[in-house]
Amino acid sequence: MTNADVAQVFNEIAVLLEIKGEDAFRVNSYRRVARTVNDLTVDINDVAARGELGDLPGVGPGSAEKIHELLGTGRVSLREQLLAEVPDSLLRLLAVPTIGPKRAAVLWKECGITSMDELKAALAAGRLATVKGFGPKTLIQMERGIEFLERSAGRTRLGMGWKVSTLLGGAVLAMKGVERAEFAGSLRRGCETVGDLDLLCATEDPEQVVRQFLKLQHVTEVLSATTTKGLVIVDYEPIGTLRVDLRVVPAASFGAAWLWNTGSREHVARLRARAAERGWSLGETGLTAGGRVIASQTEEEIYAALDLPWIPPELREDRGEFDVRAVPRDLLTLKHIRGDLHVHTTASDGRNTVAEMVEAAMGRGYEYMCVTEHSQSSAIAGGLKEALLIGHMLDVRALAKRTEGIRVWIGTEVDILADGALDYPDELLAQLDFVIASVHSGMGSDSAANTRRTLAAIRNPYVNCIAHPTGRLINEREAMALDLEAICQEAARTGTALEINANNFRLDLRDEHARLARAHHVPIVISTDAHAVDQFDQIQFGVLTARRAWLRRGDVLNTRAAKDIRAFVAAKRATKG
Ligand code: DGT
Ligand code: CA
Ligand code: CA
Ligand code: ZN
Repeated sequence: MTNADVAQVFNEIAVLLEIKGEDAFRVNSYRRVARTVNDLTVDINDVAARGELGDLPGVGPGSAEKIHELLGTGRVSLREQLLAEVPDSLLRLLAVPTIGPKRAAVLWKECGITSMDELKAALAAGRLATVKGFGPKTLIQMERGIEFLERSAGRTRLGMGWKVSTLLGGAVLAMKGVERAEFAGSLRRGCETVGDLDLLCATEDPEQVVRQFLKLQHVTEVLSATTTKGLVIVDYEPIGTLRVDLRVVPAASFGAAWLWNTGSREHVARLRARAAERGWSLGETGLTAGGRVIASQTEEEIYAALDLPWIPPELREDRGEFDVRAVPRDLLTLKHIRGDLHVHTTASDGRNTVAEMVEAAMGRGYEYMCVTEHSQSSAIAGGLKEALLIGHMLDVRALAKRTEGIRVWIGTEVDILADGALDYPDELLAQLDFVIASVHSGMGSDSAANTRRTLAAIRNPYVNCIAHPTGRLINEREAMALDLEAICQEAARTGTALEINANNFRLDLRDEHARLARAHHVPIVISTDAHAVDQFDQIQFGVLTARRAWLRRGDVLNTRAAKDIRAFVAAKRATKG
């Protein structure tokens, strides 16, 4: 049972209790446990085996006992009891916009509806029109919500959300009367996936702006609209389809609306508590004292009134960001990145030549770039046999010599084989400038075996970085089971970097893992793994992830000068023997 499995069971218990009408305190305590377990960077099974579940934040003796029960037997009796009372098909209805636990309870208890099919039939027959709390608008939204759900299951990768937001933001800024447009929500916080896009507009004439917005070319459906809000579906073929939540506000309270709609809910709840301590109240329109506005125009003013510095959105997760002294002052930014150390070309499975990739890297102002093709075992990815790598090395070095303005290095992305051995001999690796190693096959479910394999690679004196350490693909493949604690310790001890693979399908290490690495003083490399010139842009998602992990400039190896990277490689090689 993985951490994610355990978290899901606890979330489910929370929802079931809520449907039953249990009190919010009890419901939230299970949500809290789910979140804690989900964010863990160690295997929950190990924590349980050591008898340390009770040390986890929000996990009391009762929850610890339930986790033990779950890990030991695969089930929790409380959940079984709840499912004996509440039909589990009801849980699926919660994915429909407008249906929360409360409405789900009404559907079930008052209408006898427990499944999506029954709900659809009831909607089609108009049977819900007389139910209290289900107005005509809600019913229309519900119907459209179901259609949308059936077309696009689940959450959208940050990269896709980013592309759509850029296009949509441009169109909105071009509309008449719009003074300012910004995105809020999970997108602004740099979360790895987004549920919907939250768009905020400042204008003196909200009605007119909403009207223009609903008519934008890419808006394919209007789920709901008022004079200041619009909830729509946009379709940017071939990028994809997304729900967009528009709010139109006056410029005078833009900061308050931006803060509120950026969230996270937990972060804003803390701010509201801080306001309450001062006898004030914080809402969507401003920070107020008995109706008098204290601050509303900018986020900075609101934070300042609450005796806080402005907190970057990526940190707004209630993960300690209110401890002003703990928040790094030199948080990493995109500008700090000085080169890319993980790049593929047509020599293996890339789409552009070395020269084209070098030109693109120079265009970004990079000081160095390392070419890292796949190794021989990755045959499908065009991995190079030893002789071919040697030829490629000579080619790249010749090109490097001819090239001014950027250092071009030759490395490899060498496969870590099943037994932890590397796919090239040390004598060959020793000739390269920078070596990254990664697992591409045989990612089993055995955490101990996976960990042993990675640790062996870390201990090789020629391996400088472990690429995409957990191998996950967002929305497609789970992270492999791994003892990250052990991996971080060994990486720090041996002077080996761990990668934040910036590709928006990977983001691996993810935020919480990178935060663990930082705690262990592991050097981090943020790389794009670019297979084409347009993929260097992905670096921004790696930087967002690093910021969510609170990484400082100094934590990231490729913010340093070329000579420092060489010194980093040399230092590990010097430990050999
Ligand atoms: P998502 O869309 O699931 O990726 O996550 P968010 O964080 O973008 O959540 P979303 O779109 O539901 O709402 C955007 C932000 O607006 C959220 O982070 C906090 C705020 N917000 C929305 N609804 C509520 C609410 O009912 N109460 C409070 N306190 N804040 C809310
Ligand atoms: Ca959102
Ligand atoms: Ca939203
Ligand atoms: Zn790669």
